[in-house]
Amino acid sequence: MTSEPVILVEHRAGVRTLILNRPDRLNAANDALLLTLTAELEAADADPSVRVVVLTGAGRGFCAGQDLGDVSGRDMTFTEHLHRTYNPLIRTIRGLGKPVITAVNGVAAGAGASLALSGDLRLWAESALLIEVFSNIALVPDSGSTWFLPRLVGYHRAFELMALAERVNAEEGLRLGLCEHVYPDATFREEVQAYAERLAARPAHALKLTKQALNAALTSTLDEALDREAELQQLAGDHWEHEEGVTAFRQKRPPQFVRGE
Ligand code: T3D
Repeated sequence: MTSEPVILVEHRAGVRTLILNRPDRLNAANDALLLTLTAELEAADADPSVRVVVLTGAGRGFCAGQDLGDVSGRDMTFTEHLHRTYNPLIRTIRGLGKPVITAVNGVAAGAGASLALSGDLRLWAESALLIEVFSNIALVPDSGSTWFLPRLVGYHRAFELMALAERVNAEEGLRLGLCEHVYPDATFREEVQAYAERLAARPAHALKLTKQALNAALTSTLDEALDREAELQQLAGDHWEHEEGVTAFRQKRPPQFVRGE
């Protein structure tokens, strides 16, 4: 008997799309899904033909968080489970040397909400919903929600969203800065692909360094950020992308940052 893969992989025009594929459970995460997703992200990082990664969900949900059917009788503590599954996944996304877009096609709840917030860019469909649902089952927000959310909305709004498990729809998500853009459900996949291809045409090496600098700056002083910028700027300036950008500017043509790599 063949079972459906928990992660579907598509690749077009430098964009690797990883699709959580347990639609009858709103893509609630079991261990197979979490470990496969992390492995696919690592593979995308190592593959030079991948310039941008998109994470999205099959069916009407993005990810309903931990599969609650898998918790009882589990031979692992919560701490061990988080260290083995969710934490490596979130660390891999934040540390990936390529932009990750979380394309939130529907409900993102619990660790699914954390996953939705973990992208470098967050695109939502009109029917997207974000719910810090943890308190409904008397758990603490995990998988990075306590780090991402207060940085986006401040401590008090974050606490309210977590304590009351309020539903944030796309209009409110955009207003709160939980996503960059909202697209109609009917054209969501096409809009996400077009956006990702626009990003894929940008200078990949410079964006990798930019992501590195921004992530480090979130937890460092201005002095440290200035020193880091000076170091990373040298790496950027020594790269062919920089020469191409300057040459294209002088020649009054668009820069060509995609080469056979
Ligand atoms: O290490 C650790 O384990 C700790 C880590 C914790 C991380 C977490 O993520 S804790 C939070 C876990 N998630 C939840 O508590 C969410 C539970 N789900 C819901 O609250 C609702 O399903 C939603 C608000 C997400 C969506 O509601 P709705 O009305 O649109 O859909 P539904 O009818 O509730 O769900 C559709 C189906 O998906 C349904 O199955 P059925 O009845 O058609 O056979 C439902 O049981 C299933 N489903 C939804 N979420 C989960 C799930 N099945 C297993 N686990 C889920 N999380």
